[in-house]
Amino acid sequence: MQNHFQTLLEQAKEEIEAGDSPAQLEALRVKYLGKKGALSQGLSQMGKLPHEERKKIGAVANQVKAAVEALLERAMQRAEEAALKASLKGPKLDISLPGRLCRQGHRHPVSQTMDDIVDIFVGMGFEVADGPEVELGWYNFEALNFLENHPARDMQDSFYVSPEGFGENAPPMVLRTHTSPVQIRAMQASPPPLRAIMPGRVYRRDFDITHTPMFHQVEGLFVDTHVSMADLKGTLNAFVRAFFGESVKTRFRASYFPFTEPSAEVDIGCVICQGTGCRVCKMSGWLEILGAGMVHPNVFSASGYNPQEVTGFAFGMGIERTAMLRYGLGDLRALFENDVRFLAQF
Ligand code: 2NM
Repeated sequence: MQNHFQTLLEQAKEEIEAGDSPAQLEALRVKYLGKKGALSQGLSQMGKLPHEERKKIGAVANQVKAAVEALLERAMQRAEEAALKASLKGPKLDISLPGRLCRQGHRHPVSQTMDDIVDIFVGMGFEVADGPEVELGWYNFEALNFLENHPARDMQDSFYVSPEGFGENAPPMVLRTHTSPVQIRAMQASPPPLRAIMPGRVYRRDFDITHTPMFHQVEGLFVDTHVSMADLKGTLNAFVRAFFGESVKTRFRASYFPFTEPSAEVDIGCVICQGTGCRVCKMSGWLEILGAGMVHPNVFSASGYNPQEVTGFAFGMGIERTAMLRYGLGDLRALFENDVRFLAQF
């Protein structure tokens, strides 16, 4: 029996020394030390031996087990080192290759255009104000001198929302169709003088290549004693030069808005064809970019300002349209499709 274990050790030693891969060595570990391995099998025979003999053989078996374990451990280390060395001989990693570039994001072209417009007016001393997008009908229409049956108030032109829980007496509410209601709120909140711009989202029922149901506006308001149309022209000319370039021409055309009197539309010399006539300016040489005018006395009265004491000018522009002209876009809807291949160009 003692000889059996000695032979087992010699046989294991021979095989372990010949084994040169971690997988081979693992198989040998199972063969000799596993639950059904050679050593366990030898030990199971020992039950038949007399007590004294069993103690002696047991000690030998333990020594053999420890010796096989030690042999396996050393061999395993050797095999792992060899495997590592072999893998280092293989194809090398070229750390001089440039890495993969991570594409950097940027602000949306509408946000860039809006921020640039806001910066120019802030530079002229205007403050920035904002207000709710879901607005009381009164702020969006009545306070701005829209008559009872003005077409803009039609369900076909504006998005109405009915506040829940107010029943029959719910005040009419609308997704604001312009940022002017913020100007009414600004006048209610602080006495004149006032110089502020209101950038933000507005909503109208319109959808074609030059209209989306949600778009952005920047409106501005300047109220003080003795503000005149000359202030309006000077301020808007300064804006146009700062935004489109020093050499860009402007022209003021008489127009109509319910909330201003007199009212004007501001055109700039076409930035695409320099005034010679093209598809974008419809051969006129001019592009309309702003609406403006002197604040109507009724608007002051609705806002708590005294039209006998103050005058003011106001203006408004659509950001998407301005971005379209700035970047030469053909279809305004592309701005809201969120196709990164399109947006990454700006
Ligand atoms: C425009 C054109 C002209 C405007 C007027 C007012 C207010 F509240 F002061 F009456 N806010 N915005 C205005 C005037 C807006 O957008 C095309």
